[in-house]
Amino acid sequence: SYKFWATQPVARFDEPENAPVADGPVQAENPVVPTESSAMLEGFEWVTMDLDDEAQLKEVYELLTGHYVEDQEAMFRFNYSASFLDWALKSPGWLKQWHVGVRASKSRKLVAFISGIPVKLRVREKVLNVSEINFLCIHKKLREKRLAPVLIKEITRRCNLEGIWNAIYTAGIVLPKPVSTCRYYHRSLDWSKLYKVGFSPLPHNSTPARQVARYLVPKDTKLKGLREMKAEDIDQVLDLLSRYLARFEMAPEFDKKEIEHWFLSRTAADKQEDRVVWTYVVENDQGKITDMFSFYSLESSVIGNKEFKVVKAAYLFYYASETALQADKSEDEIKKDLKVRLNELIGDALVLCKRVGFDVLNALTLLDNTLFLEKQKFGAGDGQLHYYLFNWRTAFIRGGVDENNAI
Ligand code: YNC
Ligand code: MG
Repeated sequence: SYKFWATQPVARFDEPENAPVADGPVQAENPVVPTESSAMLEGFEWVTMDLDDEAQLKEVYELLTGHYVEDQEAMFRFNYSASFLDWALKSPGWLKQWHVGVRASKSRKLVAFISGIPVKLRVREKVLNVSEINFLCIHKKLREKRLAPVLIKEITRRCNLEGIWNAIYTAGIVLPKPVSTCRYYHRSLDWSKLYKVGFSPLPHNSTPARQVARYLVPKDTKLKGLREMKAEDIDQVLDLLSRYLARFEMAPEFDKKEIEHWFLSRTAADKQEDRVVWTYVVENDQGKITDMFSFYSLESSVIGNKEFKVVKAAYLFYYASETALQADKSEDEIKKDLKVRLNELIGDALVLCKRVGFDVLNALTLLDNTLFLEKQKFGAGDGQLHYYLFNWRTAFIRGGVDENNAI
């Protein structure tokens, strides 16, 4: 039915799947942008959150901790840390007015949130200035009151006021209409814990001891020249990652400031438990960076478990390798070499994740991930992640286990 989404400038399910699609906006003319927010539910009001204020950052953190995304069986709920939110919502060019809250007028309690950050996104040949919409969350007591469309229209209005008419967002649920779809994969690092919290099953033909042995990782990394990224590497990482991402049909176009923001950890040495992102590079004897990979920390709360409060998950973030970028080689040769190289890189990433204390490394079926997922013992999860574009039509970006796709 999609009563709300049918009114929005998004692709529809009844559009022919295989007809050639000209890339461009769904809504040709930009309407007049209202200068005022629309009416809020009686007893509630719009607020702009100031995330430079630690107390307000903590309020967003607490709303999400109690009410954000859960799995289908309600066993786990994302527990984005305050330091993660500070990182994810204050990227270069961030605007305070794109951090939208709803408060109860009397108690001042924060009951809903939606956010955007500015992103330069390439979709095939076109480069768009979009907002990346994330952290849409409504308090459980205010669900199913059609408040989500009101929040979405308000963030749209605030984007339009800045001259932004397109957005990218992801969701686990199906909406009109995915531009691409990925599956989640999980690589156990502490199988026993994952089993005890109900995340990992015991295959009927296996034993706990065999499962533990299967997921052991070496104590040390193998790659020569592997080290943590530092500030001096920004230019080289920007160059390498930009060339690598140019191979895909949809990807962000980063600048120097964004490379610094997304990849260099700002966490002080004595606050490592709040650390969000880790980035490693491989430097050769000539001082050239040939490869890089990164992962970030995002815990999930275990709902109603006495022994364990959280699962400590690392998520594979961006990576790049010169192996993918050899102009003198055919696509097939590149694939073959890249498969070897990515297995070396991700093999070492597992060692580093284990060392930090993560219970699991998660990855999606995007970039060149399908070249290493199986070999590195990632297992397919039951979650999918759908990618959406607001007010932009383009043919579906295919992905999956033997094709490349987006982001
Ligand atoms: C969702 N996740 O279909 P129809 S992802 C978009 N994204 O509309 P109500 C969603 N739309 O079907 P509730 C959505 N979930 O009638 C539901 N909807 O057309 C649609 N969960 O609204 C739904 N966070 O208020 C329906 O539903 C309408 O009270 C129903 O609220 C929904 O951040 C929600 O999963 C998700 O907090 C807020 O369940 C609530 O159930 C909740 O009656 C837990 O809403 C947390 C959760 C979502 C995570 C995310 C990306 C959001 C993208 C939003 C779309 C952005 C468009 C671009 C705008 C900028 C444009 C520019 C320029
Ligand atoms: Mg509602």
